Amino acid sequence: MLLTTYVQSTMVRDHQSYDKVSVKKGMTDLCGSLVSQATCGIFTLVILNVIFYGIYWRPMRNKDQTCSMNDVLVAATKYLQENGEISLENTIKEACTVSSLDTNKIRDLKYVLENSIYECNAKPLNYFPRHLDETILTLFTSWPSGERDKEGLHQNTIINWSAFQPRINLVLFTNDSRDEQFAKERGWTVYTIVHHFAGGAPVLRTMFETVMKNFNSTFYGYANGDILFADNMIDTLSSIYTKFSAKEDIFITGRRYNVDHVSPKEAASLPNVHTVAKTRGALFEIHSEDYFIASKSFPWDTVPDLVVGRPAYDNWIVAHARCINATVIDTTDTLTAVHQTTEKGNKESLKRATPAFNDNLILKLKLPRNYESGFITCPEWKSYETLCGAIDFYRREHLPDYCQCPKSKLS
Ligand SMILES: *[C@@H]1O[C@H](CO)[C@@H](O)[C@H](O)[C@H]1NC(C)=O
Ligand SMILES: *[C@@H]1O[C@H](CO)[C@@H](O)[C@H](O)[C@H]1NC(C)=O
Ligand SMILES: *[C@@H]1O[C@H](CO)[C@@H](O)[C@H](O)[C@H]1NC(C)=O
Ligand SMILES: CC(=O)N[C@H]1CO[C@H](CO)[C@@H](O)[C@@H]1O
Repeated sequence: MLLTTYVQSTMVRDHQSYDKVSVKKGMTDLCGSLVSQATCGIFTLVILNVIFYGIYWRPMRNKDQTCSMNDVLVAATKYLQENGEISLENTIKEACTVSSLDTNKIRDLKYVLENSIYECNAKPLNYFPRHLDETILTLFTSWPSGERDKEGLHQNTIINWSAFQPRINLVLFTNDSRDEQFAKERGWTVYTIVHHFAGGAPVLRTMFETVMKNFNSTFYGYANGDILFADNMIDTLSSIYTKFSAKEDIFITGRRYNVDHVSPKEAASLPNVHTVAKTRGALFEIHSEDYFIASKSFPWDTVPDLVVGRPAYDNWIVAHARCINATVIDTTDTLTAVHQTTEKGNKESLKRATPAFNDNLILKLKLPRNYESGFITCPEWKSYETLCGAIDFYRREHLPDYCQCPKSKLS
């Protein structure tokens, strides 16, 4: 979370326009991959059809032929809902007042649609290596001791992350004996916070080093203690493992959904967590990241003593990963992270002791303070869900200017 708030409003505006660029770019990339050719074909054809019927025919409205964009969308939706029972030609004729249709265009649309359905059936979702020998992730967290008002929330987290066992190892860093006992009873490993600054806040790098020494897994990750995950976390990580060589330095991060007062029922199952994010949640600011997952080879020795729970470490670490040429992936769209928002709101890290600790440390060490290049709009890779429901990745070709890495960087 960045200290300066004025950046926020301007960046959000930038982000919106850039996201359109990346979506377009994503479609181009989509066409490149074999799996998605049919998907891409459908998109292109639907869009072409929409443009054709919607715009080309609009001038003829006064004559006997009318078909608005909405009519075409209604017709296409109905056709898909009816699963082909009514012919596409008739569906369109029903929704629009048209006397003749280009049968070649209708044939093309049917063709790509059938191809796409065939593709989805031929490549079922279980291409994910759910049977990986190794545990896919060691996930750890920490929260300040003595925040008794948040005890229920943290217990929610402990219980709900436990549902990922044994695919994921769970670790809590705490000096609080009540939290320790609660977590241990649910299969977690607990370590004391030995390396800390700013009134007890643990150093991120040291926690990574501790879990990497004690566990074998494909990935290692930290997430804030008020974040709940859905089961698409495993799918996303498995897909990343399949797509990117395990030897690459991989760094995964994303935005969270803020959900006010998550009820026990909403937290009760992993699919519920996904549903609550999509129905009641709002995506948080682009300069706030809540989880950081890295491959084994990530060079943590290049990271200073930044602490969690205080502003600036999140953006700095993402910027750093990008600028040392790690493969950085924004998984916001396929790895659902729900923030359980309480009365304290969404900016707690500003209210704790020594909020400027990280920024001061970076200043003191004369490291680049390029926080903007760690915004969630900057990672070169972004995950998305294909029409078949699989998870794939595209490369963002056009990044906002603020994403640029400084010329001289620590090495
Ligand atoms: C936690 O306990 C250890 C001793 O077991 C101590 O060295 C460390 O400073 C404590 N951490 C915090 C955050 O108080
Ligand atoms: C991790 O795996 C390696 C090789 O398989 C093994 O030598 C090492 O002891 C394991 N470490 C832990 C903490 O289990
Ligand atoms: C990262 O890659 C860019 C472009 O290939 C290169 O110019 C830069 O020196 C690399 N940076 C590091 C730290 O390796
Ligand atoms: C899957 C899982 O363990 N869900 C739990 C999430 O937290 C609530 C509230 O503590 C529990 O009731 C669920 O069982």
